[in-house]
Amino acid sequence: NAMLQWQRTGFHFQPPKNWMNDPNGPMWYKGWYHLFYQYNPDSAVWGNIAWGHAVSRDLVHWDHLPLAMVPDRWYDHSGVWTGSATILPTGQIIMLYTGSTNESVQVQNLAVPADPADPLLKTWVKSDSNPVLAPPPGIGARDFRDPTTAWYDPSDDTWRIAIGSKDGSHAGIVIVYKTRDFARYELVPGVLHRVPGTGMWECVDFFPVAVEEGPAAVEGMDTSAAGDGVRHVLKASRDNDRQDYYAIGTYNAVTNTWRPEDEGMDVGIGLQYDWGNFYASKTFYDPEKRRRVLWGWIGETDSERTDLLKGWASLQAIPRTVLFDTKTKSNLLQWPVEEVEKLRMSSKNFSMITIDAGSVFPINITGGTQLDIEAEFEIEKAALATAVEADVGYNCSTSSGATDRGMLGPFGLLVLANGRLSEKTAVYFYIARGTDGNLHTHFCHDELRSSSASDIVKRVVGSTVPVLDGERLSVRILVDHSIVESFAQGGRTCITSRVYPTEAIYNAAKVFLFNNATSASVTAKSLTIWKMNSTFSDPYTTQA
Ligand code: DQQ
Repeated sequence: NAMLQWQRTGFHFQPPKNWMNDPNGPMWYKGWYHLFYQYNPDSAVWGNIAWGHAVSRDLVHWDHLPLAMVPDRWYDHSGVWTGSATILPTGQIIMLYTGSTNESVQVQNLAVPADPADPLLKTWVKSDSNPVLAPPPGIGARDFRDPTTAWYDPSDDTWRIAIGSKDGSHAGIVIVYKTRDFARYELVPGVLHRVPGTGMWECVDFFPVAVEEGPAAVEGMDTSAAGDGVRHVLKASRDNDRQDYYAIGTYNAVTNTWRPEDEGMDVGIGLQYDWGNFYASKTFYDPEKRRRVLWGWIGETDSERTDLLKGWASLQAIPRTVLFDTKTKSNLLQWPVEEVEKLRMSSKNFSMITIDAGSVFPINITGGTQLDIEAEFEIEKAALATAVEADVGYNCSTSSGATDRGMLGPFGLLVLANGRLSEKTAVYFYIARGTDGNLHTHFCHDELRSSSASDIVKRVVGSTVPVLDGERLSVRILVDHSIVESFAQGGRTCITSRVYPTEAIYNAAKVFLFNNATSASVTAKSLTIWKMNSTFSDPYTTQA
């Protein structure tokens, strides 16, 4: 359906056609970044899951390669599901993935490149030892999936992997195995972690971060790094609410336990990588640029019927570097990989734009369909002091979004907006007093008026964002046809939305500033908007 092709993105990763979901086995090898992904070769809905494969020199320009693995064995007959890569110190690549068997039992399998000398790693060999792991006693046959990248344990010279599951009382759990050869495994007693009430944990990720200020804190850490000044991030994708939750804590390899720094913000009940549409994510360590990079699957929020009409479904989020926030010490920082900035073309700069309470300010750009935006805001200081009663208990997701009028918010930007503002996606801040009596800054996306089309899930999503004394409010927004990805305060809080405007497309897509606060003016201290280049041609247009 050509009518809907404008929804395809210009600089996000997506296969030429059909269904995609989780990122799999990301790695850097012999000069190439590899991305594998859950893929249905036959249709735009989930099913027949195989591994798609693409390679890139820079994480933004991709070449599509033939399928890396297809469901051709009894142990992955119902799908070659999610898995992770480990590169051993010898340079050998280990790929572990979940197979859903001919009886839909979840087992773990091993695959290795047929020719390690081929930097494109086009052909994969499934091990004769497969399946290498079956569900252990007490674990459901369909609750045992998505092995992590392995980390090395010097205490007994083994490699360890984690696998997500749930126990009999609906707690999310992580179990750990050790191995020397990746064919034979031993279950490590106990569970690495368990959180009641959080259900099945998919796509667990487990990696170290440097928490002391200094050179290590501005680089990422290899998955096996340990020692002083290291904490571990545990991430789980909650099957029951389709959100990716993380917490920062302390790993003890000897007792096989991980404990969150803050029990009240545990995995599955506290922080999320992203408060919008972002799931089944996975990190890898990039030795070339010494950074940890996060991939996440962005699904559609339109109907399956529309996806079938379009002939494709899902994107991958722009890869993000991940670091510990040494300033707040409470969260990670996620930021689009620096290579994205190579796509910036012409820019427009604005400064000191004051937006009066209750007003909208048009920005003079056209064709705002592929953009990178950076903005810094300051709210009138006097208003902050007087707003004693400001909206106690505000919450993005239960609010009515950008049309609300509070004392100190909402204010921010409208993107993918048409001229008469009947369609717009609002990216905004909202300052409100918490039940603790202090002012808190909320960061939200309002999708409610993003499209005049029906049969689309439209929500208000977001969370609070830490703002330290003396900091301005800042946001970076990537706009790409049908996706809006926002990073507040350097990436402390992130939100991704899929939106499907019908009028605010191509040249008609505009940007506005807005301030719906009742008692404060807001100044955009700086605003820079870049037009973004495309990274690959639209296969539908080039075929036509
Ligand atoms: N997707 C895969 C599973 C994983 C789920 C199947 C998460 O391995 O648990 O396509 O989206």
